Amino acid sequence: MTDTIEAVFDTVAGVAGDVREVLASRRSYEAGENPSGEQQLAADVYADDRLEDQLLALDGVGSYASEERDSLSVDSGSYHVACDPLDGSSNLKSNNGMGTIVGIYDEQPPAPGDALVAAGYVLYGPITTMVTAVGETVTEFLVEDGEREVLNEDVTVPSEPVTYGFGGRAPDWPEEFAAFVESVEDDRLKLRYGGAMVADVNQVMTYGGIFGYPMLADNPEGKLRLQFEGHPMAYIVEAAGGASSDGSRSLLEKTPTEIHERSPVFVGNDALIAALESVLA
Ligand code: AFP
Repeated sequence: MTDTIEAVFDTVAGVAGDVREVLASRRSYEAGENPSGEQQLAADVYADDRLEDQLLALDGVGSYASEERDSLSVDSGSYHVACDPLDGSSNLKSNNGMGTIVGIYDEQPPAPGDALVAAGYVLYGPITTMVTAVGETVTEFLVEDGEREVLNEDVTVPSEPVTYGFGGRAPDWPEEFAAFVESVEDDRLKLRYGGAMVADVNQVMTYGGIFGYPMLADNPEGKLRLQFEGHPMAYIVEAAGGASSDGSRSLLEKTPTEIHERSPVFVGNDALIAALESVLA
């Protein structure tokens, strides 16, 4: 298992090196839409194609699922990879942070959160970094020329929370959730929201706090996809000593019925997640 997990992370780091280089030249939109009805960028398609080709070529990888394609690509192998190839791609136009998210499951998607054996994300910021979680070990790497070099071992969510960031339009938030946000502000947390989940969750991993994309008036499941975004990021934050929730229970306790299913997503310090659940319950 360890060999396959490390091979998947090495492959994602290798592709990340190429993605970083082509971002500047692929800012235009493709004609198509992804299965969630969002317009695709040329860079989304490039990252997705490269990840599919290279991950499925690995011996232990039995399927590849991605936010950018309708159905799974299947091969033989015991591990199954679900990716958001370019998270926050609308930030490409405004030259802000973006990422790649990867979840490694021992069941073929749609798979429950407890089938995750590892997860990771790449952050395309001023430098390219990668955070991986395997069991309870969370490690941060610098990615240069497609190679990973350890920056921090045993990463944990800082115990004193500093930042918060929530997606969606505030007028569309449920009343109880809006009241929770006010209480977070009263606790003197600082707003940090950039529109790319990877970058926003990395604020929480770095400074402590809470990130979420809540249920909305016209969309009770919110925006984020459970299999490609919610599960992997919940696995990483929980492994780093934090917590995750859909508003009432850990995201890792949830099983999607189809791979593109959405869910409200909250991750952060466990006390903040517990406080959130107590007002939403
Ligand atoms: P894009 O990949 O379409 O830019 O969406 C990014 C994302 O899925 C996630 O990374 C963000 O947290 C969230 O959507 C931002 O959504 P809003 O633009 O509604 O704030």
